[in-house]
Amino acid sequence: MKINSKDYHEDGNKPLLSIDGIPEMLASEAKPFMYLMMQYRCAIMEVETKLKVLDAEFAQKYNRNPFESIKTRLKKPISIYEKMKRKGYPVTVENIETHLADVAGIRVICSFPDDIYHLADLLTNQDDITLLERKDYIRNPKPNGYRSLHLILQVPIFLSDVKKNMKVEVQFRTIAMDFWASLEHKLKYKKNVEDAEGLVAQLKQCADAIEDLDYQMQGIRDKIDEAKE
Ligand code: 0O2
Repeated sequence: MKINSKDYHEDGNKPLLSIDGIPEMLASEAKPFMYLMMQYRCAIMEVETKLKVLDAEFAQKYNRNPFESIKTRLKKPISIYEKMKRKGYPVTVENIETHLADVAGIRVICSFPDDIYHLADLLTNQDDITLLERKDYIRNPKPNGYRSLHLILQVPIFLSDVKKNMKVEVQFRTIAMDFWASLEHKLKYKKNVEDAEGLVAQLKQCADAIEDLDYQMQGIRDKIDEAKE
């Protein structure tokens, strides 16, 4: 079984600000904050393991892999701080847990759109997982062309003295959608790009072409699979 599991950070260029640098999270909150981050890391491990189990089963049963790779990330303190401020909440450990759903993030990259929905169903049907929110940007893309399926899941982690439910954001994309999102993200965070508006329009065209390509490739795969039977 070959699983390419690595970290992703959309906020990769931001400095890894220590929590000492965040006024509202000074000394008294530092320890609980680190403890909360540890819990999110555990939640990521739980969901990642579930996905790897499904991958192992698929490989054995159907001789194929339901996804190409998994990337995980824990949101950086500076991004947590900025998002809390943006949402207008005081930056406390309790508020972070209550109001942010994407501190723990997993990105699952699939080959075909139907693998995305199949995998999302298999995951959300597991009896220890609760689906809190589902945003389908594949069937309803964002105006800029962004496509992905986002799930906010609640998953239990088992600590030494307590079972705790944690929120994890899982983003499902095809390889082509991921390729697009990486490039679009670069444009979003680069200042002084020449003809940025033109590039936004070109990216939208690329998103439309990618949608077409994803479904064409899926159709070809279906025909190949039918022929085998
Ligand atoms: P990072 O660094 O990935 O954490 P909500 O969280 O519900 O309050 P939000 O953040 O708008 O509102 O949620 P949404 O729309 O589900 O998007 C969350 C994440 O999806 C983003 O995380 C990106 O990773 C990705 N995303 C959404 N829209 C776009 C887009 O137009 N282009 C690209 N490249 N990615 C997108 P963050 O919070 O931006 O950052």
